[in-house]
Amino acid sequence: MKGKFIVIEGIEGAGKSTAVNTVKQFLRHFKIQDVICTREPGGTVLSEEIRHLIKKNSQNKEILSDKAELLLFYAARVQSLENIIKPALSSGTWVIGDRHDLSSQAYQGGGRGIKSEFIKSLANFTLGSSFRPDLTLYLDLPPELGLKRARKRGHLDRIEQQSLVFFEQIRARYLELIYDDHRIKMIDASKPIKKVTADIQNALLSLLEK
Ligand code: T5A
Repeated sequence: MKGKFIVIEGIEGAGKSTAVNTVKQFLRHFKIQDVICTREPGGTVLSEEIRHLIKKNSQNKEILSDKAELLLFYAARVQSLENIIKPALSSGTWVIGDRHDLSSQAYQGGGRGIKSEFIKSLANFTLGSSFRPDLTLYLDLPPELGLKRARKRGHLDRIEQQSLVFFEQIRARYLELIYDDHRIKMIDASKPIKKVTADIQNALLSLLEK
């Protein structure tokens, strides 16, 4: 039996970490015990190092170029995919991913303005054209609200320090990308946690019923 890959997406502060726990508890309730959680960028030793590189504020005035940033995200992703995600799925383990490929399409495509054809060809090369999550939960939230939640943590990383316009472009691209993809379910993340949790559970029920 193959496991299923469930991915949580959304801008900063959308509630992805909270949603990962909701999914985990839901699966446990339905006796699906063989579950692992991954995050992108991250997951393997190398991918975590890349995560650190991407998120840190530059100490030496060297600016990370948009193209280098994109390639780093894909380097981290392919390491995690080949070493953790694909082997887990083939052995029947379910994988809950805190972000995956849609993040690059929204952040580097919508936010940085890198052409979507280029990102798609990179995705096909690194991930394989047929690899897709079974379900993506996109937590939709106005960026002002998401950044307000993220700021409560205090420290803002290199990406979180970008302008509001940058995050508005990302949200707009997410909304374009999910428009006609039935494997992505949009959840209104501006609602209270209880309602968000119930909406996530409903989306998961439809996956289990398939
Ligand atoms: N990135 C990533 C790219 O640019 N391209 C890529 O390809 C990839 C993979 C990763 C960064 O890299 C970028 C995106 C990011 O900038 P990250 O830490 O993995 O960074 O992701 P963040 O989005 O920065 O993670 P956050 O922790 O900010 O957001 P979460 O996980 O969505 O938010 P969460 O669950 O921690 O919640 C934040 C706060 O809000 C509260 C929570 O209790 C918490 O305090 N909250 C709510 N409050 C009210 N109502 C609700 N419904 C709430 N839900 C949560």
